[in-house]
Amino acid sequence: MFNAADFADNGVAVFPDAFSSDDLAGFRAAVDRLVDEFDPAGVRTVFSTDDQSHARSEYFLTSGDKVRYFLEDEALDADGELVLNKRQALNKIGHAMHDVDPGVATFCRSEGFVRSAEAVGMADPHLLQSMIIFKNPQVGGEVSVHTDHTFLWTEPQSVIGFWVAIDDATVDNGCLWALPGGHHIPVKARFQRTPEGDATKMVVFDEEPYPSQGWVPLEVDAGTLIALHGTLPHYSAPNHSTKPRLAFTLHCIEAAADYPATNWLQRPNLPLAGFSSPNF
Ligand SMILES: O=C(O)CCC(=O)C(=O)O
Repeated sequence: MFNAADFADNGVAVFPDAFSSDDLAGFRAAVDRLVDEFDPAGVRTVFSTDDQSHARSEYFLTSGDKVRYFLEDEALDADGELVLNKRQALNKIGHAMHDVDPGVATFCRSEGFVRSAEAVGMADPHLLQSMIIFKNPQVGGEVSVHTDHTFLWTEPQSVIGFWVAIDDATVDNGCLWALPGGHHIPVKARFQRTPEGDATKMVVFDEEPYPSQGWVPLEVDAGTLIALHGTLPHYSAPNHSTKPRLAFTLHCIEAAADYPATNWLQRPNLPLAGFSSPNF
């Protein structure tokens, strides 16, 4: 669909069969264990519908070097009780499983990531952020249009998103959509910490929306890796279908790039590592 050779032009490259069935089985086992370990009681107050914006913000801002669980909006009722089973309730798990969970860390060092990072021209990738994105049947919400550089800013720009379909991803169950070539459009916003460091703000440079034409659905089979340039606009629609759409993303930055202290994601006690130096 989009070749690595054309990554500079399109800002997206698709690598079918990037992972073996053993790689995927190992990853699924790690996800099952992480879901088993999840105690919803621990996050009920954070995600309850009462005004918990401070607790929610703190939970998010301190997740950069941890394993943290994030719920779908409709997972809790007005009394803060879980109304879905705990796996269905999960929107995502983030943001440092690639360093602190042995199963996910092993998956992140597999050939599929190493080869595709080389193929898109990364010189010395450091693993910054990982997310298990559930997009569960019927409840999985949308991920609105964004670029990864907006959230994982470096000077110069260097982040690349490596997105892996763990289930087949189709328009029906909420596959990724991208705007090929859209990475040439200057980035429109930067998400960062406020000067106090305990809250975030979106600094908008350009209010003009991205073009509405030219978007393509990236329908791919399980085991496919999609590499996304850091300034490539992309999104995914809600999963209204009855089919699961589990995915995993690993975001890497160049070791030589400057990583600002004002970025939302900070890892005060966990130095960044490359593919060859597991951090656990
Ligand atoms: O998996 C998705 O639905 C969206 C993921 C995404 O946009 C990202 O990881 O940057």
